Amino acid sequence: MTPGTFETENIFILTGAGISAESGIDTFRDKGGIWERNSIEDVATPEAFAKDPMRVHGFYNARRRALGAPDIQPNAAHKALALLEERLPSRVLIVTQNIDDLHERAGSRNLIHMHGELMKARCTSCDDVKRHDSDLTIDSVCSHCQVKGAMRPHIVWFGEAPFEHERTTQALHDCALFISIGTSGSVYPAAGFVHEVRMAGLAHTVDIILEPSLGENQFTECRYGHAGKLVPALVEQILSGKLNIASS
Ligand code: BV8
Repeated sequence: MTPGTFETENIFILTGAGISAESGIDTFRDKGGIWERNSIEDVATPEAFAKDPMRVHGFYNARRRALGAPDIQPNAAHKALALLEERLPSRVLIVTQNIDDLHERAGSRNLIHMHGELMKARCTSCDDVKRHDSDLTIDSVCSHCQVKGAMRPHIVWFGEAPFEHERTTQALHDCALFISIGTSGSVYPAAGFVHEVRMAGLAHTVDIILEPSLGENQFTECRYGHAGKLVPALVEQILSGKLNIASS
């Protein structure tokens, strides 16, 4: 493989909450993060929703309202990834753990939301999924089947299967470059992706993170700092053929 060129190679990009931090969206496990102020068992499991649906709706309604605020915009990292996809069409896949819509709003299209989307709601009666940017309640009515009280956030809770697992697994085995951005490597199966790529033995793996994370020793290279600065620099290196990759 010619060092640094990816015109004919696939690039798999995994993103986590850290890529949206500079846009003003809280991460989960940093100081003051979401899981410091809320218990997963109370707001992010199917059992929590069955026990107290209005508490869970309240948790996601507050985050949906915050995401809809005018000052929450894609940052330089989101925009750099959209540029990479534009320059290397059909070569770049982003699999995000994030439920915000900042990748789409930056222009990314080849995108999998493995943990779902905050701006979508699903009917548990007819399974219809639609864009939904206002509050959900236990009285919300499905616009498809008209059933009242069956709406839930279109989000993957702990204990639920992530979306598009087969397509994601296939892409992991087909990539020559695996880039992880802004994830602590705490949640599976996403935390196991870099291991899967290494077992396939074909890819150069890069971790972009504020400080050393759980899986740092599994990567070919780790770049510590802010995604808003490091991601545009990495994209520039890839597009100019200057990314030095380990020989496979
Ligand atoms: C499943 C939606 C079975 C909700 C979320 C082993 C194997 C398989 C499963 C498990 C396993 N062990 C345990 C499990 C179960 C569980 C799990 O992993 N539990 C954990 C707690 C141990 N997993 C599941 O239940 C998953 N389902 O496994 O089903 C299956 C598997 C395969 C196939 C079929 C069936 C489902 C998990 C999904 C749960 N839903 N989100 C919501 O958002 O409310 S997970 C939640 O954590 C968020 O999605 C979040 O994105 C995700 C991961 O967190 P990160 O994104 O990494 O965020 P974090 O704050 O932790 O880290 C941010 C990092 O960025 C930090 O390092 C920070 O320093 C850095 N940073 C900050 N600022 C910047 C920055 N970096 C760069 N620049 C900056 N400016």
